[in-house]
Amino acid sequence: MERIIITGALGQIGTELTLKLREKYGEENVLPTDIKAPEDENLKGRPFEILDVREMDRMKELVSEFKPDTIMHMAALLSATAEKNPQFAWEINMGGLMNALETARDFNLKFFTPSSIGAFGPSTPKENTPQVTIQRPTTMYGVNKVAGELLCDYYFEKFGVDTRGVRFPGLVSHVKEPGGGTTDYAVEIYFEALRSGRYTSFIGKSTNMDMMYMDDAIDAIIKLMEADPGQLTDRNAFNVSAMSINPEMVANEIRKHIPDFELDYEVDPVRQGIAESWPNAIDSTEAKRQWGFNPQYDLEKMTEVMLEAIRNK
Ligand code: AKB
Repeated sequence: MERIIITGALGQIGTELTLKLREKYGEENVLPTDIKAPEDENLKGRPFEILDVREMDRMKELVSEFKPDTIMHMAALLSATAEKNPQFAWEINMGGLMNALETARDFNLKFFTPSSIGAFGPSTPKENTPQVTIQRPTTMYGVNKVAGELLCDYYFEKFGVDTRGVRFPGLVSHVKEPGGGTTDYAVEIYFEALRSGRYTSFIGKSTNMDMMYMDDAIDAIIKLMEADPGQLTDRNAFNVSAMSINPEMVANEIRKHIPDFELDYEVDPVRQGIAESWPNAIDSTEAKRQWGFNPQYDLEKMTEVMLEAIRNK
């Protein structure tokens, strides 16, 4: 990877990915794009292009001008938002992905796009979910992710596009709050712990989901993209996770720093239903074996850095 174009660069992952890639490959070698202009001071006044991922001609025009060797396609609606407007989610998530894959094929680009634990469903084994297993999700987001994984396999086999991906769990970050995800409670809880000393969770007390700290997620993307292609057997997406946690566990960890932190519950049936359809804990063995996935943050360390960073904002 030397020159990279990113779609959805203002999203939760895109924002930090852009900063990290600039640091690593140089500002002139990274072109972030999104449907709207950046407000973030770190992104303003630097190379940036407006791109609606539904417009393939514009995507190809930008690629033809910038001449990247890699495209990272991050633009997508998350699970809860997609469930509110499934038709629109199909248009953005699948339309955008097809355009990005076609662009990669035309310009011979390396390709990255994230899948998700949302690509699994109620009939998937819940514990130690294997890399290759039943994928019959019951959300539009999940349907998009499974179709996306299959498309990545197809473009690799049929057209030789160097497709790579991971099934991200919930990602926890203090830089940019997520929007419209089922796992968002795990970010909000830290901000509210410091803002008001209490949090009302929309996810039930003992509902476990996989999570990962954002630094580990960005490291995983870079490591996977830099891996020798011959090492990679799976071209759809790799299971990656650093911890399986529930709201009660996060609250207990926060109380080590803020002893009177209070947690109560107002469970949202839609997001709770989505969470219950997902695995409790996926198995990341293949990612570790094939390209050295090696997360550094567990719940304890993540809680320390989250609280410290939000306090210093
Ligand atoms: C969501 O909750 O929709 C995302 C995801 C796990 O893909 N964070």
